[in-house]
Amino acid sequence: MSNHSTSEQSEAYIALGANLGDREKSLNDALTLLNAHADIEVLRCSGVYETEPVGYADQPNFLNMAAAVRTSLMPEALLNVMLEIEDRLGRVRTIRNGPRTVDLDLLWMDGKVLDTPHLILPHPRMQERAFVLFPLRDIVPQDEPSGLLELMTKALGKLDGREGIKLWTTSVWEDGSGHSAS
Ligand code: PH2
Ligand code: MG
Ligand code: MG
Repeated sequence: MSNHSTSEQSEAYIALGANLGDREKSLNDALTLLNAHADIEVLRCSGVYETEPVGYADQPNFLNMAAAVRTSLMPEALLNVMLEIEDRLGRVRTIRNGPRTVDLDLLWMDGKVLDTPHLILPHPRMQERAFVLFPLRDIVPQDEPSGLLELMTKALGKLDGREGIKLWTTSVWEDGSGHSAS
């Protein structure tokens, strides 16, 4: 265990997106690297959705998905691991909201509320983003204890529908099957 971790375990939800290069491989590699970290275990993965770009429109369609992880890391330490993985998978930051090989966004961590220069929790834009909420719906259990189900259900009720979002494949991460019972 590193010095950025505690003996306490949290459950965190991460949104993944990719719209450059081999999008499925980037998502798969990101999940593999997350799970390879000593203090992170990938618990559940959503289906993969192909989504039209939101915000900056002149870019390729995304593949988006969400994952639930168990971690002993503090929120900002988890975020740093996620940013390192983005860099390792070749992300180059040019246009804000523009194309990227892979984007990992920390959405929710046991209902923690945080507002620092590096990290805001819950993620401030998750409730407006169908490309986040649809994948999330696949993996948030009915008995989620920290209020995510309520927030997500309310946000989904305010969306116009699933325009611009279609299921691409049900799973992209081969290693995912062995973890559900552990
Ligand atoms: N990410 C953005 C901006 N726009 N659109 C889609 N469909 N999917 C994304 O992941 C996405 C986006 C900024 O991170
Ligand atoms: Mg993002
Ligand atoms: Mg991001």
